[in-house]
Amino acid sequence: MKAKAAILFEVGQKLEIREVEVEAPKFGEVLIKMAVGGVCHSDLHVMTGHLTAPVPAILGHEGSGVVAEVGPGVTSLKPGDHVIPMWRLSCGVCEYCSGSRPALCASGTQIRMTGRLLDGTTRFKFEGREIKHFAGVSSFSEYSVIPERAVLKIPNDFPLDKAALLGCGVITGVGAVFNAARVKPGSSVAVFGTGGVGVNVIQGAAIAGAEIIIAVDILPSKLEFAKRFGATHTINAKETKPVEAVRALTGGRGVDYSFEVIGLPETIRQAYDSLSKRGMAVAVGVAPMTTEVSVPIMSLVYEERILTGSVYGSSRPWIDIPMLINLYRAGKLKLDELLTRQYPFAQINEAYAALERGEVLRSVVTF
Ligand code: PAD
Ligand code: ZN
Repeated sequence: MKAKAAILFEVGQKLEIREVEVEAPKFGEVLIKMAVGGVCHSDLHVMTGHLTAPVPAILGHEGSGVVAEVGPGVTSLKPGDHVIPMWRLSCGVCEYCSGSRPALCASGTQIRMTGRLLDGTTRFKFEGREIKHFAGVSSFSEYSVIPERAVLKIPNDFPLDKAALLGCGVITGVGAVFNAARVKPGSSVAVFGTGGVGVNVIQGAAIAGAEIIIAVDILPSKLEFAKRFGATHTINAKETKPVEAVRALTGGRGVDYSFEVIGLPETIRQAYDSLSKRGMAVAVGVAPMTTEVSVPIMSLVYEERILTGSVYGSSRPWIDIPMLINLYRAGKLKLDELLTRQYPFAQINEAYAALERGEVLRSVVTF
């Protein structure tokens, strides 16, 4: 079948909307009619080359849609089911899947690094040429073929625009708090970068019962959003030295947990430097792939500080996404406030330009 899709032909270029050929789902695969695609900074990192991915590819890793067709052997889904694609495929049986870290499963890495599905081929073609999948999702296409194990069924009465946000921004941010850091009630937290993912770290920390939640950003508009998501204090890192400001707000002690949600070595270091003894810094932002960060060994050893990372919210999506849906329905998880703008699919480059300018918190494109 034919479908309109946003293709990145080469790094440094804009996305081009073209009509692609989408093959029918093969064994264990599902054809999804996309309803909504989420505009996350990780796709922008691919466009600029900070994050490498095989091209030409159809980008988009956050989204929601409806099952249009199932391939042979598919048992858990049927046409008409509302679903969220998961951008990390997991096999379900390896040591990482069994150990509550399915995002570390090798099958997801294989799809991400090759841009092809598990049988080593793609389901997209443009003018006879192979087009790659991005993270096994490619939500910037009217139709996409995704492995069954990377498709999560959600209640059919849950709004699809809000659902899309759960698939990356929300699960990544809230998951980093619940699963990676395991933030304790009464603790102190600093969040560096309060964009679409960072505000979800903030609301996750608020739900977890953190007492002090310090938002650090360089845009006053983002700091205003941060307050709405539960930040108790804000620091504009353009006006104040952020590490000193975090220490001042915690009586010189530093915070129990810090999160870096930008993707810069300098701010990862700032997150580490803001910690108290035994504090934990979690790097969520994706820095250019070859960059490194260094930390003083003295504080690492004599203060028992921890520096770690979190991919895909260190989540178990089958448990965490239903939990997030319940939290939203209970009025505890803010999704309406997160979805600040919607664009028609044709304006996808404008949506990314607005993200780059810092104008939106989270936007989506609708098909
Ligand atoms: P975003 O553009 O919405 O937010 C980034 C925020 O950082 C903005 O509010 C900026 O103003 C702010 N910022 C930029 N520079 C600085 C600075 N020097 N000091 C303080 N604040 C600053 O992006 P996003 O929220 O969609 O994504 C954030 C990062 O998270 C990005 O690197 C993305 O690739 C990464 C990500 N990681 C995962 C994962 O699994 N680890 C998943 C999804 C996204
Ligand atoms: Zn993302």
